[in-house]
Amino acid sequence: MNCKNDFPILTQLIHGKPLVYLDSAASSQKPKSVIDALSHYYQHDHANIHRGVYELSERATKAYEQARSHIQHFIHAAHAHEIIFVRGTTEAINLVAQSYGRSQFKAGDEIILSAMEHHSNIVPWQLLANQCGITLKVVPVSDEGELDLTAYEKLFSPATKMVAIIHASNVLGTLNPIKEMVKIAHAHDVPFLVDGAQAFPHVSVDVQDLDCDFYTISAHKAYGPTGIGALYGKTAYLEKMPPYQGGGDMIERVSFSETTYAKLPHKFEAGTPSIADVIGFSASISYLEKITMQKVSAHEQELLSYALSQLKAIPGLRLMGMPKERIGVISFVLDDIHPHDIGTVLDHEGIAVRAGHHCAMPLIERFGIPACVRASFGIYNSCEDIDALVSGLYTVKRLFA
Ligand code: 7TS
Repeated sequence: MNCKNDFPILTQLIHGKPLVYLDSAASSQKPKSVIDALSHYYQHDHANIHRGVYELSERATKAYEQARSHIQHFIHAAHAHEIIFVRGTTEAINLVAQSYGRSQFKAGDEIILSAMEHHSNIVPWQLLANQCGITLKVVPVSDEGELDLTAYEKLFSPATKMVAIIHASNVLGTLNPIKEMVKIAHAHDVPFLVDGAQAFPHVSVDVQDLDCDFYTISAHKAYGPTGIGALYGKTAYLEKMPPYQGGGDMIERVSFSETTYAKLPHKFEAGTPSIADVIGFSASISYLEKITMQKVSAHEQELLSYALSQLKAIPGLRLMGMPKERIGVISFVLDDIHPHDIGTVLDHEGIAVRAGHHCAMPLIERFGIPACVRASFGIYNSCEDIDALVSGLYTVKRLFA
């Protein structure tokens, strides 16, 4: 696949070297079609939505609601109203914790998370735990970087009220067996939330096939704009959840004695939304559809196996985990060189990687290290980018020998 030219930002030099962008797990770059969609909207179609009777407002409203249906079809949701626009995965999980959790959970209830969660799928539940006295149970991770499903099953008790698990790890790349895990949760009558921030850009997602009750998406990791994402929720759950925020657009009738709320999905979209970014989000999905998710996954699997074979051959390089099913995310340590030093040297070679704890401190601790380096791939990467990374790592070794 050769789509690098679709991404204007990637043609520049960094410190005099061609940019090699290997930090797509933090945020992906944007194709010209997405940048153009944002610009076109502001130049031709902008007005506030759901309120004007005039042409521009009707146009903006139509584009906004069409984007909702587009995302619905892309993830195979049953209804457009099951797609709630939010700022991203972080806001989606906070919404579920504060709306569903706060209204449904009581002291002594338990929820199940895993040891490979991003902080976004830990802290909202901890805030809730402090508010209503629930307890968090944690599925352990093996040395290979996989979830222990036997331990998972044993964590269920009559007090279990929710499972919230990452679809693909942002550190290990592990693609978790979500469908199987959902089945187990449902056998205990427990709803299941999937943190889809990392899986969504890499694999085809079918929420009805997974049968999950909530699924969260961040558009900026999938070639779309920042500050926009989606929460998918099954109608039955969304219906019984109270609003998360109050304000304009989410009401039916307001008086000082009583306010009634708008129907789904508007009940959860208070205030003027990120209209342009929703339209850009839809443009990023059109871009992925044109390539097809099948080709996206196949390209990344090719890069992954090439990268693993090249990285394993570097003396002193230790990979974090070796999961069987994974996306194009690889974390490692090299000799005893500090990951930040590795990242800085690579930057001077024009290579962008992330170094640190990757907002997954409990997982990094589980592997007994303070930090690591992460290379993550997008559709614009090629085997030459991996070669540049490997050559950069040999430069690091020479400098720190
Ligand atoms: N969940 C996972 C699995 C993530 O990887 C991230 C972001 C989030 C949630 C939060 O997404 P947001 O769009 O709401 O910020 N992960 C990373 C990362 O790995 N490096 O930078 C951000």
